[in-house]
Amino acid sequence: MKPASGLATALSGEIVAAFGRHFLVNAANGSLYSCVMRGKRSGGACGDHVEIRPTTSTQGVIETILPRSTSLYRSDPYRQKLIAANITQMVIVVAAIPSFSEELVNRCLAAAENQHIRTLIALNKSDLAEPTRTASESLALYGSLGYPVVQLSAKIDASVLLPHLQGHLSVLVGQSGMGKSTIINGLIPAANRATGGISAALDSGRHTTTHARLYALDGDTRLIDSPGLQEFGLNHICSAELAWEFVEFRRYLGQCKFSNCRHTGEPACAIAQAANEGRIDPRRLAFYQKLVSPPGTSL
Ligand SMILES: Nc1nc2c(ncn2[C@@H]2O[C@H](COP(=O)(O)OP(=O)(O)O)[C@@H](O)[C@H]2O)c(=O)[nH]1
Ligand SMILES: [Mg+2]
Ligand SMILES: [Zn+2]
Repeated sequence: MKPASGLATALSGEIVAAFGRHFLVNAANGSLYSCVMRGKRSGGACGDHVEIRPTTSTQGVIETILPRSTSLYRSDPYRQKLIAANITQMVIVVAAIPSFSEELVNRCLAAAENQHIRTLIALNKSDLAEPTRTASESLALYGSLGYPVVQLSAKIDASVLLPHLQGHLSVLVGQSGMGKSTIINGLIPAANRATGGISAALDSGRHTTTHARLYALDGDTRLIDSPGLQEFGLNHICSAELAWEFVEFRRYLGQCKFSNCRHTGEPACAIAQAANEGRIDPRRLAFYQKLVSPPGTSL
């Protein structure tokens, strides 16, 4: 029997770019298809494995999103946004200039822990030697928690990251202006990502990257460049889970006087005691407390 017209064979593929409601899918036949989602199905993200039905040689419809091994979300009080799917590693890109937010680093680490995603901190712009030295001192805390911190100058040589990226689907996250797109260009010259100037007056980066894009370094090493994150809401992680995402808290959880302790000033709190005794860094406890008790809420 002849198939009904328009019903081409389904193809499997991977989302390699997400522009709001439009997606670029790299299909198993080696072609790229510009796709929309079937019906009102809500969003996919870079890294999603999908099944598409081509409508022309360059266009198609995403019929199915296959189950994800990891889903990296950020949220605000009203909605969740999927940043990337199926990633195995998050690379948090920071730099001394413009200055980076240590709170944002802590939020990224918690989001990655929540999805069991490995994390690497890339301290970029090491050619700016003196400010980089100070930044590296404040990042030593994270190295001591087991998160590798790698210094590089993407402008000079981004390849020092390669051994850490091998075999992973990594997503680069961080504020605008830290050098994520410069890293991608350094590793994959053909990517030709637009990079932005930074505004000295505002001590911030310009928002040059407008959509996420996945690039292959080789068959099993891939990288996603994402738009700058100025905020990383974690409303999708409940407060009990949040304490678990602070890796050095784990061994003390369950030892507080109150089984529902939020570690925000309750009596006989094992986390507070560990901080007092120097076994938990007070900066980490302060970041955790800020996350569970955002400004405007009482403890
Ligand atoms: N000095 C220095 N500047 C860099 C380095 N990497 C990136 N930049 C600059 O930082 C600015 C922001 O870079 P970009 O890649 O657009 O950052 P993104 O917003 O994180 O993607 C650009 O002006 C880059 O040229 C570096 O290693 N050293
Ligand atoms: Mg960028
Ligand atoms: Zn406690």
